[in-house]
Amino acid sequence: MSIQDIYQAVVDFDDDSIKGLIDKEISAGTDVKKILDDGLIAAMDHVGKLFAEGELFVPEMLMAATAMKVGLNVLKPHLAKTGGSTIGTVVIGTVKGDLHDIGKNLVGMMLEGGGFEVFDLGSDVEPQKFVAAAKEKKAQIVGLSALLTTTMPYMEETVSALKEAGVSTKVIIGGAPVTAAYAEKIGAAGYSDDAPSAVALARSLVK
Ligand code: B12
Repeated sequence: MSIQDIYQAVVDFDDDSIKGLIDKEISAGTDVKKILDDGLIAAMDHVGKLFAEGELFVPEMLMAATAMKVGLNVLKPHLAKTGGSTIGTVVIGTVKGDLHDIGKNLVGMMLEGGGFEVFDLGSDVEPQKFVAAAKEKKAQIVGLSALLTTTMPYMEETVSALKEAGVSTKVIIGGAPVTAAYAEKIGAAGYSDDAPSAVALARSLVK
């Protein structure tokens, strides 16, 4: 019984075993971040690599994603600390045309744990929907996620749409193909490549 079993369960699309395996690790006192990084995220990286090599196809990626999501939901109460007052409001979503939501969900969970109120618009979100939600919720921060090089341009469109609507919300962006240079290019306030640093980034922006 180890984190390796959790990794293997995702790689084997075994969503039935994930909950029990994670519960056992947590009871044994294993660091939650280690379960997340070395178990769940490492397994998704491996699945992505197999897909890129033509060893796995979309249905398998989807099954691995289902297992990952079950695991994330088990970890959620341990990632999100309860209590404390809200330090800011974040509207988050995956941009238009993009259905990848695991990383966005994880960032949302960690932001909640970090004291933010989070409104999750889901995936495949039109720029104007971000604008409307940012206005309605009076968000200090809008978080945009994109996992495809083909959907990254919608980040720029969303930044422009917010500016055109006169919404002064700060935009943070992330997702596997996204870089700090891209964030700078499109006029986003910041970029991060994982959930804990997304929380640090968001905190620095509401100070
Ligand atoms: C799971 C998966 C899928 C699942 C998604 C299920 C779901 N509900 O999310 C399904 C099967 C639907 C899918 C479909 C496709 N996928 Co896909 N997918 C993946 C895979 C294997 C894992 C992504 C993931 O969840 N990673 C785990 C999370 C935790 O990491 P993350 O998303 O990067 O998020 C972290 C950071 O990036 C950051 N972050 C993320 N968002 C945000 C937001 C903010 C604001 C901040 C600050 C930070 C931040 O923090 C997160 C936490 O650490 C990746 C491979 C990979 N290694 O990325 C391919 C991958 C992204 N997919 C790919 C492709 C090509 C596709 C398809 C086009 C395949 C096809 N032919 O149909 C479709 C596109 C569908 C669409 N329109 O979106 C390519 C993209 C290539 C490219 N450069 O564009 C990849 C890279 C695979 C590959 N190696 O080729 N996919």
